[in-house]
Amino acid sequence: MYNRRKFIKLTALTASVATLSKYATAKNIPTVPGDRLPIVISTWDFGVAANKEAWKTLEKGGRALDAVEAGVKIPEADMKNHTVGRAGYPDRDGRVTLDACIMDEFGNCGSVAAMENIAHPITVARLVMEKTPHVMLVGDGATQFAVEQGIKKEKLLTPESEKAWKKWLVKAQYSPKMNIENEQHRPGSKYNHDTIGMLAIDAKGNISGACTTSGMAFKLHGRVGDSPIIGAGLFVDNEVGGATSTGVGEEVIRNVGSFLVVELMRQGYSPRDACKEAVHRIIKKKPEIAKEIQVGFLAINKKGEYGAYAIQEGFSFAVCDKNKQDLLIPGESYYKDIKKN
Ligand code: SD4
Repeated sequence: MYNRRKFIKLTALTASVATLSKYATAKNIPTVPGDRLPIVISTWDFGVAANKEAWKTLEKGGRALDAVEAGVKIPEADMKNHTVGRAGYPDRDGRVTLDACIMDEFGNCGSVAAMENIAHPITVARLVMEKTPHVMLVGDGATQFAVEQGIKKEKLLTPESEKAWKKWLVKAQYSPKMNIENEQHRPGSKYNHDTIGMLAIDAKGNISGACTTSGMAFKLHGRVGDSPIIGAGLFVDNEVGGATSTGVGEEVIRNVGSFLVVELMRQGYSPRDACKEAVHRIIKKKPEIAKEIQVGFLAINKKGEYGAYAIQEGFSFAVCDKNKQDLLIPGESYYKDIKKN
C-alpha cells in the first residue's frame, strides 16, 4: 500500500514548486491599497467579534489570509454557537460534521467537508491548501489528515447539542428550510443562519476569504452544503474582489453563487448589485421555494467597497476598518424590497 505520509511529503514538495510559480504570476497583479484598506467584513452579528480578531492582524500590516483564519476561529470556538465549529448541532445520527474552506490572493484554496472530531475546520482547510496538492479532503480522510498534522481529536457533541438532537428525534422531521434550524438555534429569531463567511483586504491590497459551518442541523449524515465548496460558499479573485454566502447551501451550489457574484463584479456590478443579481437568479430558478428559504451573499471589491443582499429580511453583516471596528449593517433583501414597492 502506498505510504500516506510519504505521499503527503512528496506532494507537498510539488505543491511548493507550484506555489512558487503562483507567486510569480501574482507579482503581475496590480494592488491598489487605498483609503478604505485594510478592511474585513463578515456575515451575521457574531461577525463583529470575529472581525475584531481579524483586525489584530490587519492593523499590524499582516496578511489577509492570516486575518481571516484567526477571525473565523472565534465563532468556531464559541460554545453558544450551534451552527459553526465545536458546538455545532449534529446530523440526524447525532454526529457533528464540520465544513470549511479558505482562499488566498493567489487563487490557492483548501477545504474540508463532513469532518468529525476536529474543532477548527478552517485550520485544517488551510493545511490542505498549504501542505497538500489537493483542494478538498472529506470525512475520515480529513480527520486523519488533521491528526497527522498534529491536531487533537475531540468529542464535539456538547450536552446542549445532544439535548437538542434528542428533542428533534421525537418528531424527526427534516425539511431543508432554515426556519426549523433557526427556531432551535435562537428562539424568536426567524432567519438567523449562522455560517460565518469572512472577506478581508490587507494593507497591501491583497484579498483572502474563509467560510466555516456545521451545516444544516439534523441533516442526512454525509450531507455537505455550499460552505466548503470553492465558488459556491466562497470565492476570491485578487484582481476583482471576493464573495461569500450563507443560508440554504443547496440553492447556492446550484447557482455557483460566490463565483457568480465575483464574475458580476468583474463585469462592473457594485458588490451590492452583484449580490442582488445572484439572489434573483436563485429565486428565478426556484420561485416555489423562495418564500421558505434564506440565502444571503456578502461581497467586497478590490477598492474595499462592500455590499450584501439576501432573499429574506434579517440578514446582517459586520464591517471593521480603521474608522470603526464594530459596525453591524442590516442586509437588504428581496422580500423587503417587494414590501417597499
Ligand atoms: C449550509 N450554508 O451548510 C450552510 C448553512 C448555513 O447557517 O448557512 N447555516 O448549507
